[in-house]
Amino acid sequence: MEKTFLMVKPDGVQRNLIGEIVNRFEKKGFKLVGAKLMKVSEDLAKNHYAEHKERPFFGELVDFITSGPVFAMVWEGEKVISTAREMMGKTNPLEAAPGTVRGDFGITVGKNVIHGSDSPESSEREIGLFFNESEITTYDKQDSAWIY
Ligand code: RTP
Ligand code: MG
Repeated sequence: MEKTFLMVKPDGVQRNLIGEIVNRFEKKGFKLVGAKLMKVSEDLAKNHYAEHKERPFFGELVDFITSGPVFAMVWEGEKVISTAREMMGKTNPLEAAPGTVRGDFGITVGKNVIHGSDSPESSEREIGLFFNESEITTYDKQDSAWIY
């Protein structure tokens, strides 16, 4: 089953949005298979955002993501990668539709509350960066006859 890496960024943790965000993905019907509150090291931040290393905002991005705890998660379900991206909304919260996480809770592009993998390749890479295999759980849900 497809998996994705989602992370409540430091602004979301500071603003007490962990529960709200987990709630949205739980209610949608996806399955939480890994989660932890953690500080991101500078090395991990640079590795995670390596695709942006030539961009002018790279330094700010690394400073921000290492500035306080994040809530890292692995979610499972059919088409969870693209569906989670839809539920997050556009990168710039001012362009994100109401009903999306960024549309409902964000204003600035640098502090946009949530991260989500954008492809199967980045999902695999990011889950590997943030989680050991032993931290990812496999289990059945009693409601799997209706959702997952
Ligand atoms: P993310 O990786 O955090 O899920 O966000 P994304 O795919 O929607 O956006 P991406 O292009 O990967 O950019 C990564 C993060 O960099 C910050 N950013 N700042 N100042 C700027 O113009 C700018 N552009 C991007 C955002 O915080 C974005 O989430
Ligand atoms: Mg991205």
